[in-house]
Amino acid sequence: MFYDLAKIFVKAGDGGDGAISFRREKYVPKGGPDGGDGGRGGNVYLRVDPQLNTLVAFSYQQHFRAESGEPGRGKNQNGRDGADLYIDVPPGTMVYDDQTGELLGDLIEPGETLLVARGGRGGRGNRHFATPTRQAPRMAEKGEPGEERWLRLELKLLADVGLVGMPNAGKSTLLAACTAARPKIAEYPFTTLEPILGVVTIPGRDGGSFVMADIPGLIAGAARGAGLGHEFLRHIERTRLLVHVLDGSGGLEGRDPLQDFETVNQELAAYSTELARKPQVVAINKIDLPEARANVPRLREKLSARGYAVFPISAATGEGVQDLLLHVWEQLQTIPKPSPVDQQRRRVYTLASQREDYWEAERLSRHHFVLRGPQIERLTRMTDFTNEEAVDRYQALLRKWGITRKLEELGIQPGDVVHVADLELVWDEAALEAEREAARSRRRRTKRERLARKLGLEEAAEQPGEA
Ligand SMILES: Nc1nc2c(ncn2[C@@H]2O[C@H](COP(=O)(O)OP(=O)(O)OP(=O)(O)O)[C@@H](O)[C@H]2O)c(=O)[nH]1
Ligand SMILES: [Mg+2]
Repeated sequence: MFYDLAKIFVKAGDGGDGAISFRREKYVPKGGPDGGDGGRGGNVYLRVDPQLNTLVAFSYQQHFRAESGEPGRGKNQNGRDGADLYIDVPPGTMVYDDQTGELLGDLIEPGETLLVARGGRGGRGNRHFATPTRQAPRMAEKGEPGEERWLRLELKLLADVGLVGMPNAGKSTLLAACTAARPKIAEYPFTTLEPILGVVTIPGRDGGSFVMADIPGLIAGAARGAGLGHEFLRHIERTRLLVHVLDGSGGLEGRDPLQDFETVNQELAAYSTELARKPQVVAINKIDLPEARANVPRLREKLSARGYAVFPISAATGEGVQDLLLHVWEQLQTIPKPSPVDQQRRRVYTLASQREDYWEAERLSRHHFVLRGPQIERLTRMTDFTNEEAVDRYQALLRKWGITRKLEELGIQPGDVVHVADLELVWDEAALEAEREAARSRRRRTKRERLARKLGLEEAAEQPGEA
């Protein structure tokens, strides 16, 4: 079984809660707030490990969680951040959000990483909430929950050259002849059951090399699932060139190699026009056998006339193999490497998630409203609604951001329900009125302070702090 598809669940660490604490010192009658902040939750990243070549690890483990941040403590001590979690994947792993189907990334370069779940922010401690009018805040933020989601991973091997052909044509024998790979070889069809990669080095070309992929053979009807079907063609989608291996002897059944050539090409075309359009080099194999050698002139003439470069080889004895590889290597120098899929879309995705302050409000039904947006959802998750001061601050921010006005325009009434980030908040006019009154009195007070400063009465602005 070749593991080239996987589904995993990732959960970033939650942010630690902020602390509510007050300084206590000998001989100091009233200490200020000194509650530290919670630590950030760890992020979850996928990371390319070039040693890997399958997704088999994910058949053993599907759930991944990064560490949560520690809560803040008194004396302004912040909680420790949760450690980030790195999940290693093979090069060529494409990453999709399983729910939306969105492509999140195409991981190729060794060491390349992709953020797949963002850790929650740590909640701020009460020292952040002190204001001239509220010197002893008894509120702190809760830590933000870490992101979580299901991912679909799809491996598309990264090879420069793909070997295609009928079963038994000698593809694996060729791979074994020119690379260190040791694929299984046998005199029956469908010996190869999964893709195998090998590195071909070109002598005298100063480190010249390319990666070649051997995949299971194709037969007529593969598009409809005959033989091993199309499944493995995914792995040569990203190659730049195909080597089409023909059994020059026509096999035990005495087939016509030209007919084999057509059959395989039809199956490639049935899979994708892109695959069918890839440049092909033809290797007429098994020329150590007399019946193959006899076929060479006719095959070469017919295929050259159609524009193919044709190389008679014997994968078994090595005859002609070097010429073939040299030609392939030279061709590769002229074909650009494909760029990772959808770099463009990936950029758009990150941009969209950066619009922090975007929000929208909608009336769902007579008594139900919904609020959406990164910042408002985060604020809601980080607010401790059992704490009166925290609720006051929440309402003040709704007003400041224009959300209260929008909801009023939409016709919200006391007792109606607002859905935000999995929470249901009951719209409470009394609390809002209290908040409005508090804001008015704050304005009156700052006015008074300004006036006092103008008159040089600095002391008059000072308010006794509560403890
Ligand atoms: N005489 C001769 N036999 C060969 C040559 N190349 C491969 N064979 C034989 O052909 C048979 C099939 O070879 P494989 O390399 O397994 O063929 P394949 O194309 O990988 O086949 P599948 O994996 O089934 O698609 C084996 O018995 C090989 O020994 C060759 O150049 N000359
Ligand atoms: Mg094989």
